[in-house]
Amino acid sequence: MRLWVVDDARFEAHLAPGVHPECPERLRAARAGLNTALRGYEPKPLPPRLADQTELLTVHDARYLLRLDARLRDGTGYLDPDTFFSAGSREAAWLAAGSAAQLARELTCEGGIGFALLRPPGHHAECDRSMGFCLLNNVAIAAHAALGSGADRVAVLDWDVHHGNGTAHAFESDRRVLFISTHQWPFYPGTGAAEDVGSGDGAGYTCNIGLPAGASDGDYAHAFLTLVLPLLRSFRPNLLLISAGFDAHRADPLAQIELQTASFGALAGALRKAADVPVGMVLEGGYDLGALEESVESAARGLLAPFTTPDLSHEAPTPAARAQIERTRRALLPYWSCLG
Ligand code: SP5
Ligand code: ZN
Repeated sequence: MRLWVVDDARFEAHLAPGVHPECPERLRAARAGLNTALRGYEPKPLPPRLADQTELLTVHDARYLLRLDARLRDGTGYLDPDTFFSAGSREAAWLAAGSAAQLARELTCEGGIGFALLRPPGHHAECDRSMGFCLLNNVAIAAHAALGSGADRVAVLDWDVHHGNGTAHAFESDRRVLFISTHQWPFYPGTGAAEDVGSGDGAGYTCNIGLPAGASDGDYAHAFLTLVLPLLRSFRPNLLLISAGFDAHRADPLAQIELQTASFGALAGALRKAADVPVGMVLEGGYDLGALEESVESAARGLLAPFTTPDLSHEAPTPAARAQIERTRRALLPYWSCLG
């Protein structure tokens, strides 16, 4: 099986003016975790490249790209209250989007599994603005690249603890892309309610699973078993992209979800078994360096060896999480007989 890895030292040159959780050490931690999981395998390194304008325009509008490009020449500062930039940010952001797109193209054309280690992250970036540490929406650009390379259907599973508002909006009315998100809710960025199921032609192709603070392994297992895995089996994507933040880990300083390290492996393994298609993991958040390293290792092992990976948790879901998951199921039931 082909095993792709895209990574670059230039992702470390995107720097905040001061202390910031979205720091270059994150990438080094993720890399260490991936390298541990990859021992004994022979990954194919995929050369990182800048996204081209055509790829960027599948998600972002031309005026935003011009404005961003101009602003990134200013040295160092903030694009919005959360999202910093530095001298290396233009290259890092364009490389992140291009690398995610290239990974999606390889997976679509050649198959296998792949990992994109990159920053800045992408899933909060909207068509016309930066947001939440994100400049360009890497995973949305990658999903479009897959569609442009022959995929008819792409699934994006976003397990970052924050709702991927940018990705959700990019595909809100597009039934070629099934967007599924698990996230703490209510929480930043505020979007991602269960009743948001997409609109127009895309109605039913957005699945928002908002979980209460304190939600844990058994709650995610229940969400996967009752919603995520049946939807993926019914949708039958040509490619699955995981918008892989690791900030739902219990040690993460930015959120209050309580996943243990091993759950990332169990979730990844379950996805791989359910989808049985090429899978690419694209890094999003994750702000405790130790947890990030361990969780990337766990998730990578889950993708690499799904049949020897620990199962989803057998813990019972809590009543509050179960109620939220049921809200999502009810919202999507009109569109999916598999949820009946
Ligand atoms: C990729 C990712 O995990 N991004 C997480 C962004 C979380 N940002 C939290 C921001 C909290 C509220 N900020 C208000 C800005 C000050 N007005
Ligand atoms: Zn996040």
